Amino acid sequence: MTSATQHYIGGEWLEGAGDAIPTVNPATGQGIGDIAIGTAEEVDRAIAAARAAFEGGWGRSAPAERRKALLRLSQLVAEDAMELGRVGTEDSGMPFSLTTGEAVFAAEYLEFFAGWADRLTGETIPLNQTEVFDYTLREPVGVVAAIVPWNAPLSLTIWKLAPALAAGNTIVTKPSELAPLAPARLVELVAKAGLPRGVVNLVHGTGGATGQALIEHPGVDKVAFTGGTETGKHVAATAAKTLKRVSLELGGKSANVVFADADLDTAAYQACWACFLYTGQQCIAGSRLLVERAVEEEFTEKVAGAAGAFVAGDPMQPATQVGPLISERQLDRVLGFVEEARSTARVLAGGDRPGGELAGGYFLQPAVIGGVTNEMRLAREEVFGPVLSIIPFDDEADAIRIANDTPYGLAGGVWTNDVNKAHRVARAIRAGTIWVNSWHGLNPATPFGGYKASGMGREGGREVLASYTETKNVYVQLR
Ligand code: TXE
Repeated sequence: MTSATQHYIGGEWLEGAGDAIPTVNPATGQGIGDIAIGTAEEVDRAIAAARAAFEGGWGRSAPAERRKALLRLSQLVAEDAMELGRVGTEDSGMPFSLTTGEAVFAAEYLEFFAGWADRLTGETIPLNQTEVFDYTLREPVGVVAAIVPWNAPLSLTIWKLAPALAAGNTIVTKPSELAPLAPARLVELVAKAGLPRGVVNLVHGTGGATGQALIEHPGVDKVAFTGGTETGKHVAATAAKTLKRVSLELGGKSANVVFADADLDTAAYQACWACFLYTGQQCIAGSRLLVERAVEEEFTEKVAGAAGAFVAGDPMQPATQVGPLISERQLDRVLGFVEEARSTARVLAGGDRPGGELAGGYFLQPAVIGGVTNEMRLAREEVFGPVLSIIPFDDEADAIRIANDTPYGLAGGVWTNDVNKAHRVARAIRAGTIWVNSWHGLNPATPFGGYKASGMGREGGREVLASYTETKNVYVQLR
C-alpha cells in the first residue's frame, strides 16, 4: 500500500480499518490499487484533527502565513503537474493532456486565492446613533467537509480547498471512491508544503458510508459538495439537521444556441468540444445543441463531420482527446441513451464501442444525435457521456424558451455575430455561466455555479469567499 491509498489524518498517513475496495483504470478495466472505506470512527478522528488545527491557530493565523502556505502548495502542484496528470489519467481515464492541464490550472487557482488571504476585509457602518462605532469582521466558518466527484477530481478538490484555506478554515476531504488517487497525490503535496497538522485531512471511502458520516457529523460547520443532483438534495437535507452551511455544485443540461448568422464551421467544431471534453462527463457539458431551423441541415452536417475528429483512444497518448467513461455502470447508462435514440431520433455519428486494443476499457465513440425534441429523455436528463443532441428552433424567442425549459441552470452558450442578440440571449438564459462564441472559459477570478437544480452558491471568484466566511458585526458604545 502506498500513502495514496491511505487516509491522511492530523498530519499522518494511516492504514484504514474499513473494508477495501478496488480502484480501477477505466481505460483497461484493470485494478490499480485498493482504498479502505473510511469508517465513522476515522471520520470522527479526521474532524477532531481539523477542529484542533482550527482552534489551535489556523483559524486565527496571520493572513501572510496562509498566503505563503498556499503559494508553496501552488509551486509544488505546478512542479508535479506531470505526475498528477499521470495518476489522474490512470485513475479517471481523462486524457493526459487534460489532467496535466488541470494541474496547471490548479496551481493558478491556489495562487489566485493565496492573494485573497489578506483581502478579506470587513467594513465600518455609519449608524444614526452617533456615539456608536460599528464594524464587521470576516471570520472563517470552521471545519469544512469537501466532498468531491470523479470527473475532475483534482480541480474540484482545489476549487474548495483554496478559498477555504485562504479564509482560515480547516478541511476534511473525501474524494470519490471511483477516482481517489489524484486528490490523494495532492494531499501528499499539502504535507510537503508544510501546512500545520490537521489543516487538511483526507478520508477515502464510499458516499453511503464515509460521505454520509461526514454530512451527519455535528463537528462539521460547512459541506462543500460537487456531484449528482439527487445526491446533492440528500446532502442538503441531511446537513440541514445540524444547520451546516452547504454549497452544492450539481448537474446540468446546458443549451448551446447557434444562430444562422454565426461562423458555422467554428461553432460546429466547438459545439463538439463543448459536449465531448472529459468524455462528456462534465457538469457544464453543452449537451443540448440548439440550432436555428434556417441552417439546421447545413449545420447538422458540419457537426456530424466535426465529431469524426473526436476519436476515443488511449488516454495516456498525448494526441487523445476522448478517453473512456469512468466505469462499466456509466458506460451502460450512456449506451442506454444511445440505444433509445436509435428508435426515437437519428444517430448521425458515433455511438459505438471501439474494439481492438480498447475493448477492455469503457470506451464509446462520441455520438451526435439529430431529430431530438426538448421533450425527449435525451434532452431532459443529464447523460454524463459523449452524446450531443441537436434540437432546432424557429427564432430568438423560441431558442430562449427551449434553453430555459429544463430543471437545470448551470451554463449556456450563444453563437452569433450580432452583438445585440448575443447580450439579449445571455441575459435571458437562466444559468450561472453564459459563454458567447465560445465554451469552457473558466478562470479562478470568475464565479461559477448553478441556478435551479444545478446547485446553490458559487465557486471561484470573490463570491466563493462569502461561503467560507461568517460576517460578525461589532457594535461599540463610545463613552
Ligand atoms: O455521483 P454522486 P455519482 C452526476 C452524473 C452522474 C451521476 C451519478 O449525472 O451520472 O451524477 O454519479 C459522494 N453522503 N454527476 O454516483 O453519487 C460520492 O462518494 C455524502 C454530476 O458518481 O453524486 C462522491 O464523492 N456523500 C457531477 C460524490 O458524493 C455522498 C459529478 C459524488 O457522487 C453520498 C458527478 C452521501 N450519501 C456526478 N453519496 C457534476 N456536477 O460534475 C455519494 N456521495
